[in-house]
Parts: sequence; C-alpha cells; structure tokens
Amino acid sequence: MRIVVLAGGIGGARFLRGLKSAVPDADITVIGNTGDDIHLFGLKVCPDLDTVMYTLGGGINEDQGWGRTDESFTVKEELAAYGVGPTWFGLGDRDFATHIVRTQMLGAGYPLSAVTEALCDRWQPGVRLLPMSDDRVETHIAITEAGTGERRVIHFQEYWVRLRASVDAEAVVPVGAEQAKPAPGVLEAIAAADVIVFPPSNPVVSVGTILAVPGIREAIAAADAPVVGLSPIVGGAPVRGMADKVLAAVGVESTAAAVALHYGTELLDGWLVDTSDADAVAVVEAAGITCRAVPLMMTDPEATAEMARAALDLAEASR
Ligand code: GDP
Ligand code: FO1
Ligand code: CA
Repeated sequence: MRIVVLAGGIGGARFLRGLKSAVPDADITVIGNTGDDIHLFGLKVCPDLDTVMYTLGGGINEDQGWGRTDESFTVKEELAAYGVGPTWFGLGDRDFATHIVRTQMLGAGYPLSAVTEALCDRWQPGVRLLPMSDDRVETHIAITEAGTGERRVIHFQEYWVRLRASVDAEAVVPVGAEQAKPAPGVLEAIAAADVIVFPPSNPVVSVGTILAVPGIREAIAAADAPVVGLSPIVGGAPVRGMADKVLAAVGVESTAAAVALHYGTELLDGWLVDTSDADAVAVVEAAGITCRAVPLMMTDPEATAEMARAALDLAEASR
C-alpha cells in the first residue's frame, strides 16, 4: 500500500511512528513542511524535516519532541559568549552537525531534496522523506508588539520560540510559497498514492504551508486516492503548540469540526475527531465528509498505531 502523509514536526512525526508500526509493509512517502526553516549562524535549519527524521530514526529527544537525544549546548554557549545571537533558539551540539552537513551540501549545489535523502541515509527513517519544495519558503507572522504597539512581521520561529505565541497572530504569510515548485517526486507520489493522510499536524503552519505550494493542493484534490485527516484539535484546543493562534489568524475556530470544514470537501473524504469531540461528527458529516470519533491522543506507541489503523479503515470506507 502506497501512503502519502503531509507532515509538520512533532504531531506528524509521532503519527508516522504509529503508522509504520500499524502497517510495517507500507510504502510511505512523507511530504514535509519547510516553512518553519530558518537561517541561523549561516546555517540552514529545517526543524520539521529534522523532527520527522530524528523521530523515525531513533535520535529524537522524546520529552521535548524536537532536537537530539543526549544533547549538549557548548557551541550555543560559546556563540553567546561572543555576543552572537539569537540566544532564544536552542541549537544543540549534535543538532549543529546536521545543519552543517545540510548547509555544506546546499552550498555545493545539491537541492534540499537530495540533501534530505543524504541525511536520511544515516537515520534510515523507514519512509521516503521529501521536502515540500526545494525552493526557499519561510512562514512569517504579523503581530502587534506588546510593549510598543508597533506592527511587525516576524519569522514563525521568533513568534513561537521567542514570544511563545503570547500575542495574537494577525496574519500568517508563507513567504516564497507562491513562487515555489513542488520538490521532485511530490506530485508523482500524490498521483500514485492509495491513501493520502493529513496527520494531526498544525492545519495552518504545517499542512497549510505544504498546500500553499502551487500544484500540491490541486494534485491532492485531483488524486484518485481517498484523503483522510486526524484532528490536531481535541476538546476545543490544540494538544500542544499554537494552532489556536494561527487558526484565529485565518478566521477558523479551534474546534475539530471547524478544521475539517477549513480543509473542506475539495480535499477531505474522511475526518477523525477525538471521542471527546463526538458532537462534531454530525456537523462534519452534514458537510459531506465521512467522520468518526475515536481516541486521538498519542499517549503511547500502541494508541498511536490504533489511530493510524482507524485512519486507514476510514479511508477504505470513504473510497
Ligand atoms: P510541529 O511542527 O512540531 O508543531 O508539529 P505538527 O504541525 O506536526 O503538529 C502539531 C500539532 O500536533 C498541534 O496542533 C497539536 O495539537 C497536535 N498534536 C500533538 N500531539 C497530539 C496528540 O496526541 N493528539 C492529537 N490529536 N494531536 C496532537
Ligand atoms: N522549540 C522551542 O520551543 N525552543 C527551541 O529552542 C527550539 C529549538 C529547535 C532547534 C532545532 C529544531 O529542529 C527545532 C527546535 N525547536 C525549538 C522546535 C521548533 O521550533 C518547533 O517544533 C517547530 O518548528 C514548530 O512547529
Ligand atoms: Ca512545525
């Protein structure tokens, strides 16, 4: 079975781990969000690609959900001693090596897709990990600065990591997306898929950014395969992260039903909500999307594998 998954970072990566254990023989292609990417200290950092690669390759810091296990921060401390920032972004020593290899290969002329493949040679994630695009895309967030009242547009990482999403997101702009092309293999994987899955990733700054690359949304809408999604919103709030803030920026309520309607029937055939959101089932079905309520908390590997099985069952039912 050929499965295509549009993934952000932690929500996407954890779901993928469950999917792999539910269907060990599946041929899984992951289209990864690169809108979170940032250039720091002359290095290209790709948080969502790395989160998927480290999680599936056994190198992730499980408590944090991002970054490397067994990490130290000597380089970060030394940079700070030189007064070289930003100090708000925690790049660890082991993680630095990934960004050095990536930046070196990009400098030598390899596209991000080839670099990602080379990094995955080491990590063996057991999926084909494709960046959504080889072209530079960076998500920016418009805010009003709390102290000064000044309107500014800042990088998504600054909004999330420095400001911890403490002010409203007034607009979400995937800078460069309009000019970006899908990476090699992306459209082909979508067209050849037996099932397409939107994991419980952020609908705006993860899945939404991937869909903003011209051609990807259209390919999914046109695909023969059923498209099923799992709600990242449980009980009217994100399980973690700032999805509520970025959903508000695009005028969508933070409910499991509203996220399904935001994707719409053009994309979705099926939608899973958490059992605590069973009320949403009727609303989503009324809109023409097959919907079921099942436990959607990725508390342990078996619970996550069960979510993946439920998604594949739903895909079969909505085929
Ligand atoms: P990020 O790039 O690290 O933010 O990760 P993703 O975009 O892939 O996923 C973030 C989303 O995962 C958030 O909106 C969370 O609400 C959602 N999420 C995290 N853990 C769980 C869980 O156990 N169950 C569900 N349903 N959603 C989750
Ligand atoms: N998240 C944080 O909350 N603080 C950090 O200092 C931080 C550093 C970091 C370094 C590498 C990396 O791959 C991810 C990192 N993250 C950090 C996570 C990242 O900001 C988020 O998980 C996503 O980009 C949000 O979608
Ligand atoms: Ca992300």
